[in-house]
Amino acid sequence: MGRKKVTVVGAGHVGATTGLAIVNKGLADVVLTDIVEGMPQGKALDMMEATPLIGNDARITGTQNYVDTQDSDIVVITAGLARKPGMSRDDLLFKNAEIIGGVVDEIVKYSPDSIIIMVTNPLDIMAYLAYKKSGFPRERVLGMAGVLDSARFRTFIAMELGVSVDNTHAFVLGGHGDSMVPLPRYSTVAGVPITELMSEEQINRIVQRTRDGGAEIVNLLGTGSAYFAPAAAATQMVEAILQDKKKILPCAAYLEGEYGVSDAYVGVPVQLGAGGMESVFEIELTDEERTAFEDSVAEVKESIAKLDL
Ligand code: TXD
Repeated sequence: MGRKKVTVVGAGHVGATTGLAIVNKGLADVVLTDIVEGMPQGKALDMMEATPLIGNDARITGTQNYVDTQDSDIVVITAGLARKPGMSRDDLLFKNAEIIGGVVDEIVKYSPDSIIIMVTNPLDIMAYLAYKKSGFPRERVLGMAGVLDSARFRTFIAMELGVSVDNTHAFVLGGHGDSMVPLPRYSTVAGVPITELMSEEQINRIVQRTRDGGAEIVNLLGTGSAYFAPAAAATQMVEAILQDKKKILPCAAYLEGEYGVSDAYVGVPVQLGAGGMESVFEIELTDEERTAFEDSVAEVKESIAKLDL
């Protein structure tokens, strides 16, 4: 039967780092593809030459040709432009929509049974575009954002309380970016809600830092945006699917009435397994949380409307 196959489209910062993480964990053979001639080949060969040191036999190759991506189990899409300082996620919308449209056509042609994990921003909109363009069932088109946002939230909780990141759990809902809705009530340290462990001021500060997490890194880097944690987040989704873990992770998913939302991609907890999204995990929201969530959904829908699909 052989190893599973994961294609990563876009071999830039997030794409290459994701490819390496997948190989490091021995999850699958990886194909990196990019429009830049030679670049994915070069990065893949460099990573391949690390495999004797890493100690596993997963193969990683680079290509410009989608024929080489044929029959992938998962396709992670990171192709596109990254945000620059001062640039909003919406600025990226039209340029990246054009890129993603072309990429999705190739995926449908060569890997019609694959599961797509969208990473390119603006995330919820690009996931929606991929869903519509591919014609795949919603179970097989997901967006990565919540796993990253909740990892950031967890990092800040652990830093604030001086506890192991292992003991932290964080819950975020809604669109990726400024409208993200962290849920402190469901965010815990060793099972205890952080609302019992921190002052309101502390929680608000951490929530705000989480919301601004992407921008904080963009501003520090000067060029480009975060990629280590984003790649780790995409890899966790890949792992949950390939290992059929049935893991509940916050992902951008196409909703059909769940959480009172239809016809939009928005971040909610879903169960990931071999079939992709195996179910949407619904939880009760307080009025305040629901309002924040609905505001976030409205923002996503506004951007979706701009694409005129
Ligand atoms: O939480 C999240 N979802 C995100 C999203 C977290 C981090 C980064 N996020 C977004 O991912 C970011 O805003 C960008 O839209 C993507 C990729 O970010 P990255 O930092 O990896 O950008 P790079 O380094 O510029 O890499 C993009 C690559 C680059 O090598 C281009 O040559 C390539 O994409 N590219 C293409 N590859 C294949 N096919 C086409 N058409 C193409 N166009 C550009």
